[in-house]
Order: sequence, then structure tokens, then C-alpha cells
Amino acid sequence: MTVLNEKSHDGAPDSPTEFDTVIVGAGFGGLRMLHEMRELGLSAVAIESGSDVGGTWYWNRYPGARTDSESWMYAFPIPEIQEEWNWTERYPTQPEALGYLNFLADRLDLRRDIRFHTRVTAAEFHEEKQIWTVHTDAGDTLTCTYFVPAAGPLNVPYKPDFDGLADFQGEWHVSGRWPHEGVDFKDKKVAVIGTGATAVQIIPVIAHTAAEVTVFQRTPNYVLPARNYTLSDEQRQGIRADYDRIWEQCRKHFFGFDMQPAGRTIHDVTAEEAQKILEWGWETGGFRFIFETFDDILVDPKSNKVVADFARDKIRSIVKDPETAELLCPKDYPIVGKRPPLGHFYYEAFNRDNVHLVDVSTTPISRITPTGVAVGDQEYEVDIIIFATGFDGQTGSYTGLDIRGRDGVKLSDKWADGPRTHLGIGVDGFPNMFMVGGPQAPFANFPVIIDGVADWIGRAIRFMNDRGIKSIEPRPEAVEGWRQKVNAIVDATVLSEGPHSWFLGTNIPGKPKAALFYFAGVGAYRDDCNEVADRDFDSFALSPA
Ligand code: N01
Repeated sequence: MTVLNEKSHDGAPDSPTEFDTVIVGAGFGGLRMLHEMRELGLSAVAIESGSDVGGTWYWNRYPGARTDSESWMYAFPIPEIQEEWNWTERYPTQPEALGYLNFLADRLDLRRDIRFHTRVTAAEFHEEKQIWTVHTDAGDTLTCTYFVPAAGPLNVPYKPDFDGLADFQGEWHVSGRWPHEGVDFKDKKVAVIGTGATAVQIIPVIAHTAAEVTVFQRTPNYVLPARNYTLSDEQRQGIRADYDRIWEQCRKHFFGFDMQPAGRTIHDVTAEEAQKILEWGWETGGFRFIFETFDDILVDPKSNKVVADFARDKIRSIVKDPETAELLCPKDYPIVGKRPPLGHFYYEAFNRDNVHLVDVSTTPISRITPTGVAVGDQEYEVDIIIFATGFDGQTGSYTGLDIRGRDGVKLSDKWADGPRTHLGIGVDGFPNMFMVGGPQAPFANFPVIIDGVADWIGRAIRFMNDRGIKSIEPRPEAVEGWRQKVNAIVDATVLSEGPHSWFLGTNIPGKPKAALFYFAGVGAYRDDCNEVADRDFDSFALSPA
């Protein structure tokens, strides 16, 4: 039965309110899940706060935004899309990545099941009826069997609470909520706060138009050269003909890329050979520097140090002012201890006369003044401030919603000490809730994770329908086992050593430190997920209809 609602959005006056599935978000995850539900023959609606599809690519329109994944693997293996969509560059720009998701939505006719300009505010599970009720900021109340949050890992921007911002007389912007009309930097003095992957993309681009760019750096990053290039027709044809193999490799690769493990450790080669291999990786660019040079960088401190020293030498060779070069060199933590950004002439930008670096590692930003940024007693006068200060990653997208499972238990309370999930997909006490790339799923090339999780959820729902099962939720011991496994994996790598890492939640003051990702690799994760499904989902409690 379809119940009609009095009020709706985007011009649809009598929208249905009962669905098999309600999905949160219409980015990569939400669109892929909508497609999955259609394939299963289930009714579904995606609720999207933006005015269009795109998720992270809708919001992050800052100058220089582009993917860090190579285009041909930053996509879904949907045959008609692979056949018809053409990438133009190795790393597509934000408009191109957004264009891809728009194309996907149109080609699969997904928009008719998306409500834009609408935010999910709360969702609760009803024991008796075994359904979810989902509330939106437009006043809608929707019901569904399956509740699928797919809001993405980087959906909640973080802006430090600096005193004085309210009295700042210039403009200020948060990178993750960039204005659609753009920002005019011409002849402006600009402060960029942060030096993560976002700032690293912004700085070299705005340096071309701004009068001055002052970069406030708390922790330097190991920025790898991206080495972007335009794809020729021939390359595009080659990629298209090779998609099956590309996907097979992405599904096996540690970080979900079409990259080959190096098949050697640093101890297998001489010091001289190691330098040549690293030089090759640096010149080839992108994450190939990490994943196709030596296989022990993430786990062996000796190997890691050789690679980190190499990167530091590169920084010193590029940046002409020795003092600036030293400030830009990470010294206190291993390479990949924080997520290394890809740079498009990032270090080179510091050779420009109009780009200045301010170290705020020991003397922090003290306040925003009416005319600039103060560090200790020193004031830097600026017209525009950019906060490229990151996100409340992974858990923020969930704990910001009032999600209540069985007995009214709030997800945010259950996760007060860090996330608790099974496979990064389900939570005990939250039946029929499937997270798409949720906390404790792998950190990797995201579309590859999403595609695998969507397949797995589809398989679970088919299994439920075949066996007459009404609800599914992980057993508490499976959730605890997964938490221990995820933590143990992080502890065995260099990943736990980076300061203020959003992988661990330590970038947000007061957020509990916890492993937010599974770091045993995409292949191992897929095996874990498939084993659970092959064993008839025995780590989940299944209730009959
Ligand atoms: O955020 P971040 P991001 N005073 O958290 C600084 C993905 N991404 O948006 O390092 C001064 O990395 C903070 O300093 P510190 C990607 O997965 C992907 O840049 O904490 N500074 C840091 O420098 C990435 O990892 C792509 O000491 C303060 C910066 O703000 C993730 O998003 C592109 C401060 C935040 O860096 C997040 O990247 C962009 C303070 N009080 C992003 N508070 C592509 O794939 C924070 N900072 C292309």
C-alpha cells in the first residue's frame, strides 16, 4: 500500500512515504545503492541534502579540487556507463567527477527516486512492526524495511572554533562547503588554514590569482607528486577494452587500485637500487610511489625511513628557501602515518614570492582578528580566510543523525568510545540497517569499496527473501571481534603514528581515538565479507518473518 503525504519537496506534492528502502545521500554510495535496490526489484528513495547528486563532489568545489584516484578506477563497473563515459585526464577535476555522477544518475534514470534539498534528521527502528521510521527536515516521515545510510566518510566538515571569527571583516569559507558561485581571489590576500589533501590542492591554484597566500601549517605532510596528464583517444580505448582486468585487480589490490604489488621489500635490493626504484615511483607519480615500489613501507619502520628520507630530500631539492623547505619536511612521523596528499606543483608553489608559510606547530593560531589571523602576538592581515581544516570523518556522518535502534538505543551513545560495527556494514541492535562504506570498512579507493558493499547488501537481502527472514543484525560478539581485528591491524602498521589523523579521529578535539578503518586491504575485506555470506550470514542474528 502506498500512503500519500500532504507535503513534499522539489515540486512533488503527493510523494509516497512507504518504501522497502530509504537511503541517506546521493553521492557515490547512495547512487550505487539505489541502482542495487532497483536490480533487486525493491522500492527505494534516496534523501539528499544538496540540490543535486554528487555527494563529496557536489560540496567540495574549491579551486584545484580533483580526484587522487586515477579516473578509470574511480568509477563503477556498470557496463553501459563504462561503455559510454569518457574520462579526459588521469585525475579528473571536480567538475568532471561530478559530471560522471550526473551522467550515471541520468543514464540509470535514478533522479526520479531522489529527494533533493532534504536532510534526514532522525531514524528509529520499531520492534513490533520490524520497520524503520525516517524523519527529514522537510517534515516528512517515511517508513522502510531497510535503512541504508550512505552519507560518505567526509560529509561533516570540521572548522576549529577560533575566537574572533564573528568579527572578521573579510570573507571566510570552509573548503567542504564551497560556494557554487566561486570566490574571486584576484588581488586578495588569502589565509589558508591547514595543509591536508584539500589545502594541498587549493594553494598552488589560488597562488596564480591572489595577491598573497599565507599558509598556516600545523603538521607538514608527505605530499607525493600526482603527475597528471590528459588521456589520448588511444589510451581511452585501451582502458575501455581492459575494464574487466582493471576491476579484477582493483578488487584484489590493498587500496582498491589497478596497481601491481612490487613483489619486493627494501631489504631485497641494494641502497643504490632502492633509490632508483623510488626515483621511478616519484616520477611515475601518485600512489604508485607507495604501492609499486616496496611492499613493506606500511609495516617495516626501516623501509619506511628510507622512503621518508627520499621524500624529504625531494622536498629540499624543490623548495628553494632552505628554512621553508625544512618546515615543509615531516620529521616526527612515518610516511603514510597520515594520509599522503597528492600535489600538483604543491612544493613548487612555495618558490613563488606571493606564497608564505607560517608554522603554527608550537605557537598555535590564537584568534581571528577583524583584519586577519593572529599567531601569538603576530597578526597576518588578510581579506579572505579558507578553512581547509578537515572533517569529522567516518563517524560524523552517522552520529550527527539521531539514529535509534532496538529499545531506543542511540547510535551516538553506542559509539561514545568509538564505532562498533560488523564488517563496517551492520551494528548490533540496529536490525536491517546497512551502512555503505561505514566506519571500520576499508580506507581505499572508495567506489571499489562501495561497489563490493552494495553487492554484499544485495546478496544479504536476496538471502533474506529466499529464506523468509524479516530482519538481520550482527551478533554482539561479531561486532566486538571486528573491533578487535580492526584495532590490531592498525596497531601493526605505521598508520597509528601520525599526529591528528582523521583515520583515528584524533584530528577532532575530544573525539575518542579509535581505528575508523579496516586496514588489511580490499582483497582481505572482500574475503571476510564473502565468507560471512557463504556461511549463510552466521555472524548475524536472523529473525523469521
Ligand atoms: O583534511 P585533513 P583534508 N590549527 O584533516 C589542519 C580526502 N580528500 O580536507 O595535520 C591549525 O587531512 C590540520 O593540521 P594537523 C582525503 O582522504 C581527498 O585536507 O591536524 N591547523 C591539517 O593540516 C584526505 O585525507 C581528496 O596538524 C589545523 C588540516 O587542517 C581527507 O579528505 C582531496 C587546525 C586538515 O587536514 C581529509 O583531507 C581532498 C588548527 N586548529 C581531501 N585544525 C582527493 O581525493 C586542523 N588543522 C582529491
